[in-house]
Amino acid sequence: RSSLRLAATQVVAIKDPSSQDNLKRAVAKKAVELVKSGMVVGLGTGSTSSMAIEELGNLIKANKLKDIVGVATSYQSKVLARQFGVKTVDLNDVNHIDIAFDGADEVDAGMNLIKGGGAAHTMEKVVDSIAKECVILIDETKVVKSLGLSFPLPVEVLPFALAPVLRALAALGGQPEIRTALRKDGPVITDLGNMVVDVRFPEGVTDPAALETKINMIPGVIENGLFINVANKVLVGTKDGEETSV
Ligand code: ABF
Repeated sequence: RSSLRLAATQVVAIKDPSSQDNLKRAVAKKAVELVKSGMVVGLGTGSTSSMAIEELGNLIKANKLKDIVGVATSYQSKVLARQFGVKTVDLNDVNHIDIAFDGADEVDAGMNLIKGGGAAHTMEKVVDSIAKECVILIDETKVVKSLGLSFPLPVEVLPFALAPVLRALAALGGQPEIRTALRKDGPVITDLGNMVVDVRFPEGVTDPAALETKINMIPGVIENGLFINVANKVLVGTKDGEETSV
């Protein structure tokens, strides 16, 4: 692991010498301590965000938090919010988001992210970008020296434009692959009715900001999973509780 470190102010290392799931749970519990009564909370997608929604619901049930409304980033997070007793409203019914919790697939030292493993990155990027504070919840396995070396970049694509988008992504040096559903009878379809293409960059993503723009300029691309200058804080569950070095 290289000596590159996430800057101290960005990382809250959480000591929990146990399983990855417990690291996620420890991070989720830490995260909801940041919520104050009356806040509008962005609810991310993925297993770590799901735990944060559950912990938020626990605080509401215990009357430790009042007047909380959530803005979901996927049908999955909306269903989980209802299950755990967190009231949700439509993004168009609020004029701000105080804090958003979300997961990530990769985080680099500049707090740039690759997201989209959960096929929800389009609505996630909207909510996370609007939030006054976007808090990313990960375990230490997600911290990387540079983005894209091990996790392919998800891109949400209009089915109508799939073929030309695949060609354009290849022209950018990517190796695109259509994401198929686990049940193998067809492509993954997002909550918004589009397809997801996972793009490998064998050399990694050298200039994430430039690549994010280039990909989103391709006609037919809805959104890609590079989140640049979106995260404000990263909570990292680490086995030894030390700050994470990548
Ligand atoms: C979601 O959280 C996705 O963008 C990302 O892929 C996923 C990470 O999920 P987990 O917390 O389950 O590792 O927001």
